[in-house]
Amino acid sequence: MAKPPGDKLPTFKLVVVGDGGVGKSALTIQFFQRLFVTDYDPTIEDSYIQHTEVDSQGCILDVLDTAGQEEFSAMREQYMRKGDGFMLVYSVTDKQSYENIPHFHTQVLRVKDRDAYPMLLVANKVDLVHMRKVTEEMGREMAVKLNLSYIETSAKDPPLNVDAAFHEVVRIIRDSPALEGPKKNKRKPPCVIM
Ligand SMILES: Nc1nc2c(ncn2[C@@H]2O[C@H](COP(=O)(O)OP(=O)(O)OP(=O)(O)O)[C@@H](O)[C@H]2O)c(=O)[nH]1
Ligand SMILES: [Mg+2]
Repeated sequence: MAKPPGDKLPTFKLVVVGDGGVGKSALTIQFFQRLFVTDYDPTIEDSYIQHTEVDSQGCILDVLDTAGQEEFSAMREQYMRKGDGFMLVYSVTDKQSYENIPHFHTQVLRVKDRDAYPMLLVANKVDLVHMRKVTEEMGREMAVKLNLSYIETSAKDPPLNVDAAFHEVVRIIRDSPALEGPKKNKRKPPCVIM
């Protein structure tokens, strides 16, 4: 169906965060280019933009694939400010990457100055069954603790839940009341002169 001229599609800015090596780039490249990158080439910052459809609604997805390596962590606040929604990615083969998830969660909330923000917890590399150290139960526990949705993915061919993860973040943003206004309890108490 042809779109009416001047019809503007909503743009969603997604930011993919998580420790180095967990598969942020592999997931992003699998989503945008339909291929699995086997080499590990640490990212500084890459962005991808594509028209897509989520639940039959067209939109523009603007995805920022960020650096997980600690040496680039100074850039985090800046890119976090730009995101409408976040994928918090850990690898099920790397317990430390799972344990670091609350730091990314806290940092997003602090940068956004909100009590809640659209985020999805992504447990990646589930194809590596024999190297798995973080169970689904632990993943779900973390999701409940942080009040997030949870999804298990594999960027390796055949991909598992890669489109689903990106689409889910768009749904979370669309359904989120968090974008409506600043944190309510942030207002300063009235000044009392003693
Ligand atoms: N088996 C398997 N390997 C994966 C998967 N996702 C990523 N990898 C591999 O893990 C390594 C690291 O993946 P990257 O996507 O580069 O990791 P990253 O999170 O982008 O790392 P930084 O850019 O340093 O933050 C690469 O060798 C990938 O091929 C997966 O789902 N399954
Ligand atoms: Mg990367």
